[in-house]
Amino acid sequence: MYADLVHATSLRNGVYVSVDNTFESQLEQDQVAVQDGLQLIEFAPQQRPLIEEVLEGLTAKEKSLPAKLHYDQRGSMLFEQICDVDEYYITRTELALMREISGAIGDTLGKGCMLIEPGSGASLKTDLLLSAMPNPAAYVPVDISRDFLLESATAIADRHDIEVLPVWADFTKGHPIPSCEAVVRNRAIYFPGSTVGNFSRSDAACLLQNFASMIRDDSDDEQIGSEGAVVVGFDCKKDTSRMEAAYNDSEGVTAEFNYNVIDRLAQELRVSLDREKFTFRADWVEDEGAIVSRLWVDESHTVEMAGEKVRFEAGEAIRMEESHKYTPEEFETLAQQSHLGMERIWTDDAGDFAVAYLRPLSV
Ligand code: AVJ
Repeated sequence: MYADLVHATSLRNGVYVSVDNTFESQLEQDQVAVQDGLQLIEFAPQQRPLIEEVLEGLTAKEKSLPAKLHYDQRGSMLFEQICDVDEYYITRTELALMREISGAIGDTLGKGCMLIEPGSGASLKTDLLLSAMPNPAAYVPVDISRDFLLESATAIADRHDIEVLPVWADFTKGHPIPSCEAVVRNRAIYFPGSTVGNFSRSDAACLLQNFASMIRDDSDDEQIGSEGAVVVGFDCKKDTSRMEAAYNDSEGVTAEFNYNVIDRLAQELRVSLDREKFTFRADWVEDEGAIVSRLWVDESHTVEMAGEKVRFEAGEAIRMEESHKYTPEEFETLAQQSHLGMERIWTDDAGDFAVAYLRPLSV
């Protein structure tokens, strides 16, 4: 299994996770900008043109679109709405859990910890954790959206007396880790929100292995990594009906979140994709251990995109997103494949959501 992970894996949505050569990149002078009083590391990924990614997904045997396409401005707003939907238990359960356990996590991380957050949003959970950490060294939010990154970095800098060092990067592709003024005793990665659920199991293992190397390796400072940790929030397997309800909410917010991808492609690519020709449904797929969100084609039709004719057959579907769920035991196995040991795990009373505290295993 380990042998599988050292080889780079290609994600379904075209994002690439590789294990070697990542996270060791040298920082060049011109990659540092000063924005709103913050030092911003610009490690902007070479984004593939949207049309290429879309055509690749829609001309494949099983049609799919990259899950990240959900998060344009309207989509990000809709996601925030999803977090408040009755059936979507994830966000409120994790937040309540973090209110209980952030003290324990902070104590375990100890003093002088640099907290790195891949795919950071404007997160209340991060606020809780930072407040609970004794003398943290720095906070390093990493995000692909430059505006969103700066906004949330500024908000954290306003509320906490801590060095905030944002990195504009695609966290799945590797990026430099900034140095800070304070002495760093260890690094910790915070990966909340069940973001890990959006990755297939093998890609998740690969990603965790990258995280492990980020906190372990540092040739300049022997100390870093000795106490380092990866703190991950993931959604637990539960009754199928509850998991399915969370993604098929009665208000239709999640459906709208998916139709919005069609609208956005129609607009940005100037193609005649029409949301009326699709029906949204999310299903639990036992083999994958995941909720799979799909748009089903209601009537056969053809859409011309960049000179190519894309055929949609009635009854076929576009795979929009996967939300993987784990039992605590399954997650521990996943972590071990990435050379991380599960030192502690917390769940809410119902066992709906879990936060795992992972430490590098000696190899
Ligand atoms: C942000 C990936 C955790 O999969 O539950 C919510 C995204 N999609 N409703 C999830 C999502 C539809 C969410 N994650």
